Amino acid sequence: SSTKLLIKGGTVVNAHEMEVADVYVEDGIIVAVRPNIKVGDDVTVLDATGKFVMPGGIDPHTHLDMEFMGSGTIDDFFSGQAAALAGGTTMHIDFVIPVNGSLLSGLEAYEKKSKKSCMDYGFHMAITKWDEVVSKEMEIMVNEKGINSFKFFMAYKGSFMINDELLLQAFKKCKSLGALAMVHAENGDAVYEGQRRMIELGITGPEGHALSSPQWLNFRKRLEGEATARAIKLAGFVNTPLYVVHVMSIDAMEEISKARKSGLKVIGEPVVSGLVLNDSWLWDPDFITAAKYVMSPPIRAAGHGKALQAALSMGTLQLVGTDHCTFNSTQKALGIDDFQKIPNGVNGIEERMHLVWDTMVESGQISVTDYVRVTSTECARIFNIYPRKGAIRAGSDADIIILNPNSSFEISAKSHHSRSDTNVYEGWRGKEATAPSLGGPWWL
Ligand code: DUC
Ligand code: ZN
Ligand code: ZN
Ligand code: ZN
Repeated sequence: SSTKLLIKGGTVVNAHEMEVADVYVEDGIIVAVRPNIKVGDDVTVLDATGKFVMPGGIDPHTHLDMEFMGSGTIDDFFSGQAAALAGGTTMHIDFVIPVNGSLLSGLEAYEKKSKKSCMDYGFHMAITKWDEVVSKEMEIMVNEKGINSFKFFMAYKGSFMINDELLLQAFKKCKSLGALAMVHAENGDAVYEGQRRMIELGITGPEGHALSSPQWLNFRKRLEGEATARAIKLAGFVNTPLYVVHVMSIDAMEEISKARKSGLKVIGEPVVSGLVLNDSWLWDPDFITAAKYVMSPPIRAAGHGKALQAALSMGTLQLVGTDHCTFNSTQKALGIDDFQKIPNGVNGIEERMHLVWDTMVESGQISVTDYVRVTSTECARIFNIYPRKGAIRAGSDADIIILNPNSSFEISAKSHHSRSDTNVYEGWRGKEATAPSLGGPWWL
C-alpha cells in the first residue's frame, strides 16, 4: 500500500519564491505543487491554511555519537535525529571521525552508529592527521563512498591539529579530487598558549575558556580571524574552494567577506549559538550553568552575533549550522577544576529552525524565502543534494515542514527531545514546526 498525503492551502515557500498552493505527496516523494489539487478518498488531507509549507531544515554540521574529550556525546543517531525532526530539521550532515587516523575504519564505525537513524543524513569526513595513507583513503572516500567534503583542524594542538605545511598538501589533494575543503579555523598554537596562561593565573573556571582578561578575549577572536585568513590564502594559493565551519567572530566574518569580494570561492557557516548567544553566561557563578556554554571556538562577546546575523542577511555568510555536540551536566562536570577538561559542545539540532525564525524572520532581518535558503536550500546546493532536498517541487523528497507563524512555545530541557539534561536555549521561544510527511511525532 502507498501513503498519499495532500497538504492543502498553505503558503509554499522555496528559496526564491512563495505562493499559496497544495502539495501532493506519494510514498515520500512530492508529485505535484499547484493550487486546487483534487484527490480521492484514499488520501490523507492536511489543512495548512495560514501556515508556511517549507523544505525541511538541513543542518550541515552535527556531531552525533562522537567520542570527544574523554566523553561520548549524549545524543546518538536516534535521539539526535528525533530532536532534529521535532524541531523541523529533516536532514543533517555529521562528521565521521577517523579511528587511529584511518578514514575507512572511521566510516565503518559511523555506518554502524548510524543504523539507528530515523531520518536522512549524510557524512563529511574529519581529518585528524595527514599522511600518504590518509591521502589515498581520501580518494576512496570520493570515488567509492560518496564522501567529498573533508574538514581539517587548525586547532586542538596535540590531537587533531595539522600545521600549514600539511594543510597545504591537504588542500592540494582536495583540489585534485574536486572535493570541498572545510576548516575549523583557530590558531591552535596560540589557543594552547592562552589556555596555559589562564591556568597559571589561577583562572580555572569556564570563563577561562573565553580567555577572560580583556586583552586575551580580544586575542582569541582576532586569532580566529587570523586562522580564517590563513586558510583562505592557502586555499586560494592552490585554487580550491573553502568552507569555513562555525564562523563565530566579526574578525573571521570580515576575512570571508574580503575574500568573496575578491572573487575567491569561500563559504562561511555561522552556527546558531554564535548568532544568538553571547559569552556573558560563561561568568555565571554556577559551574554547570556556565559550563554548558563551553564550545570551540568560544561563543563571543555580545555584538558578534548581531554582526554575524547581518552578514547572513546580506549573503556574506551563506547557511546556518549548529555544531550540535551535546554533553549532560555530569559530563560537563569533568571540568569542575579546570575549564580545559570541560567537554566542548552545545546543543542546537532541535532549536536551529526556531531560533533563526524567531530572531531573524520575526525581526524583519530576512524574508521567509531567505529563511528557506539559509536553513535548507543553500546547504543542499553546496553538498550536491539539490533539488532532491531543499526544494518543494515535483520530484523532490517530501522532506516538508509546516510552520505555524502564529504559534509560540518555550524551549526547555524539560520538554526537548535531546537526551541532555540541559539546554543552552532554555527559556527562548519558537514556533511549532512539524514534519508531517515523515510520520509525525512517533518517537515521543
Ligand atoms: N567544537 C565543539 O565545541 N565541539 C565539537 C568539535 C568542535 O570543534
Ligand atoms: Zn570545529
Ligand atoms: Zn563541529
Ligand atoms: Zn527523505
